[in-house]
Amino acid sequence: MSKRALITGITGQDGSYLAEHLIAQGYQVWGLIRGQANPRKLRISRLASDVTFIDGDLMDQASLVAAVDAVQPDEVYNLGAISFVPMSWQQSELVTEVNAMGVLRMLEAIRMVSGLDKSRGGGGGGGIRFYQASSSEMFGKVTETPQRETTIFHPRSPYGAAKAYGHFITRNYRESFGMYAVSGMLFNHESPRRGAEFVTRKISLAVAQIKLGLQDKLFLGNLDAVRDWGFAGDYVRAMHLMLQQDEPSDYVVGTGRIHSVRDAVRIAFECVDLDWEDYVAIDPTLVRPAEVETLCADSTRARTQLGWEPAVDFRELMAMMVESDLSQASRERDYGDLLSATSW
Ligand code: NAP
Ligand code: F7E
Repeated sequence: MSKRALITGITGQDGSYLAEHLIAQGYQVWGLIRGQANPRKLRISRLASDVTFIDGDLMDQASLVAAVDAVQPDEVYNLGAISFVPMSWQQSELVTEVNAMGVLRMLEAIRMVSGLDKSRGGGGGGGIRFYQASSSEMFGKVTETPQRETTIFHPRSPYGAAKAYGHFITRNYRESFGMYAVSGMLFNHESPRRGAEFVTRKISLAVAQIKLGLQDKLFLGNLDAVRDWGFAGDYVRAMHLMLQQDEPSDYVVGTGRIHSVRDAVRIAFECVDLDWEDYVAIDPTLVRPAEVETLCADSTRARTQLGWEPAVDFRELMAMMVESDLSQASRERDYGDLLSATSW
């Protein structure tokens, strides 16, 4: 019998790669889809035609209970979130509702469908295994470098604070009810499917447009910020592995290699033989009210216990993204409005 997986955030970057990965492993995959006529549903259908969609929203407890009950999954991957950090200062209450309370609602849905009694605990989660998409943003103003599973959290945004709640409530359900519930503490991961608002994709899209003479300048915020960037396709393998262990545990996932935003810009422009300093300008309004300056993962536990290794390095990642955006932008230039440079 093939395993059954339910993915929230199916229309996002990670949801698409995870769906492809699980289908390749022989899973039946359901994707939670929110809203009326969600325009991103079509993209997933094109990439992974075997995904079945089920309506639901992390803001709506009853819809999650109904989805878990209908799918009867072996594994639930909670990737749904408002994931753009700056938005969390603009709409902090909404981000907290989705990214923090949404985790609690999904855990409760699993508990209710599994018939777990809150007064007794230790029930084992009815066999449904749960993955929570935690984030390196929880480390924020870091207290040690590199960051590992035991590093103290100091979130620097409402996004990071909400993710910290999701992380702790997942651990709490594991400890209270014996659920197989784990968090992947993932560092930044990117791809040609990354949202256009995130810095790597903003850069690769701009490099493609500039190379083709369609754009003059790229405006960025803090060029000194340092991140541990990896490839999303590698990171979804780690999510799956975390749910296949004998014992549930949380894992840090990253490459252990760091680069600044300035490095990312330089490497991306080098891919098309241009000098970044001729095109990049600073827009102070893009600098964040409280910045996470440097993040670097210590993924020793994931490497030793899961046998996980990243396959794509940073230079290959930026080249992959620039090449994809260049070919998309060339087609858009040639075929006009028929295509969009940000579609995938
Ligand atoms: P993404 O591309 O922004 O996708 C976010 C997904 O969440 C979308 O499918 C979106 O669906 C869904 N969503 C938003 N609000 C929702 C709601 N109320 N109910 C249900 N679904 C909702 O994010 P990603 O890069 O794939 O990241 C996946 C997860 O990992 C997120 O939780 C993110 O916070 C976390 N994370 C990401 C990274 C990274 O570097 N990528 C690192 C650490 C952790 P719609 O199409 O309906 O908007
Ligand atoms: O910013 C700096 C910015 O928006 C990276 C999410 O997936 O990873 C992501 O969060 C850095 C920051 O990602 C611009 O200040 C400079 O220091 O690509 P980003 P993020 O905020 O690190 C974590 C792990 C998640 O969990 C999140 O969901 O780049 N930066 N100039 C800029 N960033 C953006 N977006 N745009 C700029 O113009």
